[in-house]
Amino acid sequence: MARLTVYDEINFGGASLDIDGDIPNLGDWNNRISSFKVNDGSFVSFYDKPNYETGVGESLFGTDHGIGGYMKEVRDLREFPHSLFGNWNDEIMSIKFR
Ligand SMILES: [Ca+2]
Repeated sequence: MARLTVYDEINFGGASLDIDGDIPNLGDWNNRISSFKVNDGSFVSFYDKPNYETGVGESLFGTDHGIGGYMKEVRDLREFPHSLFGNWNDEIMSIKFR
């Protein structure tokens, strides 16, 4: 089983992509991820720009940003704001394991 599985739609729906390591540029999957599951307990950081960068004024999102700590999955990235007016749905462009 892959370390991380990401999904095009919320609720782990639509196309999925299995990920086993850092990805500096998601390519065809840029700005598509709407939900994810971490399968091995890894801490994972998600970035809204390629090469593990974030836009000005925007915060990093990760598996340790849940209320009360670690999240092994997120069913709907719309629930996580990443700037004044946006959220993390369809915003991820690079992924790093820690
Ligand atoms: Ca999507």
